[in-house]
Amino acid sequence: MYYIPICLWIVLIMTSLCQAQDILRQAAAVRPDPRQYEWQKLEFTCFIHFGPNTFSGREWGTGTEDPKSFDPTSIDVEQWVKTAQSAGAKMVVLVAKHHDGFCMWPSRYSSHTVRESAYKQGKGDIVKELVDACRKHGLKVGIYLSPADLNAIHQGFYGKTEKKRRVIPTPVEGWTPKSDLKMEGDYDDYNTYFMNQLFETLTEYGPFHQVWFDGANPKPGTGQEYDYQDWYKLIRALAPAACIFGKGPDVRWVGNEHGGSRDAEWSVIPLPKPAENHTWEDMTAKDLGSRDRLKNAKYLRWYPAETDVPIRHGWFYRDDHQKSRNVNELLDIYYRAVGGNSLLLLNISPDRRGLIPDRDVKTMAELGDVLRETFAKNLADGAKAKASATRKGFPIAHALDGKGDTYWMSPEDVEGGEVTLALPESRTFNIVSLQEAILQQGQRVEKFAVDMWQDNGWKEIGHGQTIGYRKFIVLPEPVTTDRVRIRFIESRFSISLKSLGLFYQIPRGKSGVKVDSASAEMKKPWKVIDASSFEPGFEPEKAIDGNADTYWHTQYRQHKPHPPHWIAIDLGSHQKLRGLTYLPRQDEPGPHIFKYEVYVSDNGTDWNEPLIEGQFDNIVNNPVEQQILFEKIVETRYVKLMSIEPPPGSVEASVGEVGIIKE
Ligand code: FUL
Repeated sequence: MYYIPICLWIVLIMTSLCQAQDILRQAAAVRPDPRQYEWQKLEFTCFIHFGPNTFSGREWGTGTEDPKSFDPTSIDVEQWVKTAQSAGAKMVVLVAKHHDGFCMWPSRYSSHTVRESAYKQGKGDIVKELVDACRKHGLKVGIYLSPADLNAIHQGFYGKTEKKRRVIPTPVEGWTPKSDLKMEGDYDDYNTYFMNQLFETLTEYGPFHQVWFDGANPKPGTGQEYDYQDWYKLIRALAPAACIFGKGPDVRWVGNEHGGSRDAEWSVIPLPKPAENHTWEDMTAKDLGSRDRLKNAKYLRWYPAETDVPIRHGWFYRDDHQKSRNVNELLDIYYRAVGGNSLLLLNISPDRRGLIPDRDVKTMAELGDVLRETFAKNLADGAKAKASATRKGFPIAHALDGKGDTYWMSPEDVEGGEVTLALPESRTFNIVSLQEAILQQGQRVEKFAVDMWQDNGWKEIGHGQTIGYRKFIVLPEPVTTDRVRIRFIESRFSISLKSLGLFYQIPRGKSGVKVDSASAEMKKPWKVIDASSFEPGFEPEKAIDGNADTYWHTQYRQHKPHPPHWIAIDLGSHQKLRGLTYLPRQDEPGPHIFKYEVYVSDNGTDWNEPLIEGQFDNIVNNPVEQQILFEKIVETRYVKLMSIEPPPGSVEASVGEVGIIKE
């Protein structure tokens, strides 16, 4: 047996510790570039999903829709912009081409556009109208172009096609581009098409401040590759201020579509390759940037999170029965996203008139009112601040001066520290806001706690992990005190603090409607009469207990590998039904129902043919309550929901709640 002498062990351990320290030091030095910082400062932006799906009621189109179906009757694009602005959004990102390939501008490179639609007899141009309205109202604009394109598949130029030497833009008779830029390369048909459209939109309608590349693809497996590096070059040349989202180098997807940021949301991320050659994938892991993740890092990148979430239960307007999030839910999302070191991109959906539905207009305005009222006054103003130790030139007063470019710093190489505020009098607050000086000093805080002075002692009222651009600690109840302390417990070397705020949001009752007691009441007489299988602890009754936190799960795969899975329910009496609802389990991503069938019966034995079948298009990314609307009102007592096919990668099924939509 070969023994390593103890001194060699010590050398090895010391070397790896030094390496870990070195990486940490490098991580603390990574900072946003000015483009990323300008984007982050927007804090709150709005998304707009509008298109053929609005008229078909689908979340993902097919690409074969008749363009004439796009026919808004009383569109008012300014109303969208005003709605976004009323909530406090600083930029609007328009879906100019969703997965169905329909172009919201009369693209010179496509025949599947607004020009072929019924809108303004083909004379409309939603991208132009929106861009003009945003500029008029002082909002920045971003553009979403889906890389996945079902219409291009349908037309036969998406998939593996031959690469040829080409120059972008492809000349179009009668059109003089506004830019002289020419990009030459070996491109296949779809990349040529896509880059032509990038060129066209960026030059005709820019400047844009974001270009959004969705990772979702309703039809994977075609072999189509995207020449991302060339797309980025084109964007950098034509839209230098634009941050590239998602499948791109500037901003990452937070990893879910329900508004949740991580407890530790790091903007400094390890990469296996230099950023210039990296293929950007969606990053959904829980831990992206902890010390543990960094220890073997080869390259580091500032790669901050953006949280996209729709106000409705779905990205597109479907109908008036579609649920919308209320102000409390949106506030909760706002605090978690903006106050979780990410940017919030909240989607609003124009309806078939071409207007944001009244209900959502009202919610957005109310959201804006609450936020304006809450953040109008920093209750830390006038406080005397003290820090445990300070670096020369960076006094603690800088954290309270309300200026964007000054900040406090602890002495060089001193980890952690404390900041204490003595308020002029006892004040009541329920939100603590902290910001690091990321532009100058990067992201360093790893663990902190907030205390208040009460009954002659310090009492912890909140704690957190990362801060970064901004952290909100939202207290469950307002507190009243005249002294507050922030303890920085762990950090990557010394810390910076750009701002410290105390705010009071007038309490509005419990946020988020998770347990719907009204529906639990309604479901009391219901019984499950049959279910394909279940895993002990996840009985089918949990799908009708009115509690969104419990769920039915079919037997784990080793016992019962294949769908279909079903649950049959006795509603206790005959009911006139317009449809069913399906709430996916809320704690984990699946296994959800993707393709479904619904059956009804008068005796619970004879089910006949399915009443309706369909699929929950975007269920994996956005597992909110789904609605299945029947073609006509059906009077029945027994209903059966069947999972015919799960989303790729799963074989089981789970159901948070099944509900009914009455006549
Ligand atoms: C997704 C898409 O599939 C949705 O339809 C939506 O556009 C959302 C923003 O990204 O994953």
